[in-house]
Amino acid sequence: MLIPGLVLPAIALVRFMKAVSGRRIAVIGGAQTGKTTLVTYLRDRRLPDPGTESQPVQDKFTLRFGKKDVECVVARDVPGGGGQLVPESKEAFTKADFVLYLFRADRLVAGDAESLLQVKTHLDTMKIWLDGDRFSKPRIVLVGTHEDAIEEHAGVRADPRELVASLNVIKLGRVKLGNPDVVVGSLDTAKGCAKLVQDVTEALR
Ligand SMILES: Nc1nc2c(ncn2[C@@H]2O[C@H](COP(=O)(O)OP(=O)(O)OP(=O)(O)O)[C@@H](O)[C@H]2O)c(=O)[nH]1
Ligand SMILES: [Mg+2]
Repeated sequence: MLIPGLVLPAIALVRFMKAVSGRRIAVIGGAQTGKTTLVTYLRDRRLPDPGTESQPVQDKFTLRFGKKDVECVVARDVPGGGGQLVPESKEAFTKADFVLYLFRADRLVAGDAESLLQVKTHLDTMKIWLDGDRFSKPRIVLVGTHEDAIEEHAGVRADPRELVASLNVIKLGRVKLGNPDVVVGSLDTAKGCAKLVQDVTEALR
């Protein structure tokens, strides 16, 4: 008998790994946006254990799919740097086939000025990198996390993806970056992670 709760995650991860097999992925984003949670889920098929840092996710690691490696690099912004990405982010970005840019969807939707500015700075920075003289451009996906923390407005829960995609910072950023897909989800449960991975995989096709 199939157990739906287990099948979705397994299928989502297999499809993701197929889509990125033999390629390089960069996971980039501001502090506390869910980078470690997402890559732990991709690597271990589970959420990080709260408190136990026995096997912390390295900034660079390799996933195996079949006989092919998938190289992952995780990069964040400069602590206290007002949204400046660390130099390693540029290296990760320019070497990647796929870039997952993580941001707090809930904070953007709530109109948090600091988050809006930070995301604008990040998207502008990636635009500058894209314009640099490189041969191949990575495929970018804008990944909004913390969907579960998006507040209802006047008792109405709008489609989170549409809500995020309608924000000026995202609209303008997408124009600059060649219209990358936007995915919005939650990484607070394994089910949420599986759904997000599924949506990201769709976006990579
Ligand atoms: N409710 C909720 N919590 C989330 C979500 N994504 C991540 N978290 C939590 O947010 C916190 C930060 O997540 P991390 O994965 O550590 O974020 P990070 O980007 O690696 O953070 P830094 O490495 O410190 O920059 C953790 O407590 C996660 O459990 C989400 O979608 N919803
Ligand atoms: Mg982290």
